[in-house]
Amino acid sequence: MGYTVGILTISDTASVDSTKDLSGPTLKTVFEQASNENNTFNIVRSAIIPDEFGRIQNIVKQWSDNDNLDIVITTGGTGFGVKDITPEAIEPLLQKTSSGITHAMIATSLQKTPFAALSRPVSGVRGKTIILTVPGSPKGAKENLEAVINILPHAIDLVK
Ligand code: MTE
Ligand code: CU1
Repeated sequence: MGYTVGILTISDTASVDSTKDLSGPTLKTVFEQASNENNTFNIVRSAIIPDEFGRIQNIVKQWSDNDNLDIVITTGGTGFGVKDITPEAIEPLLQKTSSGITHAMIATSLQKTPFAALSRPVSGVRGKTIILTVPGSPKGAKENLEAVINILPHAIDLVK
């Protein structure tokens, strides 16, 4: 099966200079490396936006409601900084929350670093789209996606 993926980088810095976006390309690589003849993840949307509540919501709504992507993953803005508002913007958009996916990301991440406790990820379902939020560092983004990527095809089959 082929699955459509949108990668949304949320970062004030990267939004003015796209060469500063390292985590978006890192996530793309993780999806490509996880693809095989049975499951192929196709990156069909990507964007870089600043940490702005309304812009985050608009893109995620567009990619799920209009474009019907299978997966929308955001990177950045999950921490404790004043500007970190990704979970607050995404959570109201989720029609079902997925505490299991969120738990899996945190549990796996805590085995790598205690600083994983400083990420506040949310995840869930909107329409037929699975939505995930991962940290902004390339390392954090990669480790969180890798924690759940193998269960995503089955999750997508269930919401279809
Ligand atoms: N999770 C994993 N797996 N690996 C990491 O290196 N970094 C943490 C955390 N989660 C990290 C991680 C750190 S240091 C922070 S501050 C938070 O993610 C929040 O990151 P964000 O504000 O860039 O989203
Ligand atoms: Cu940190």
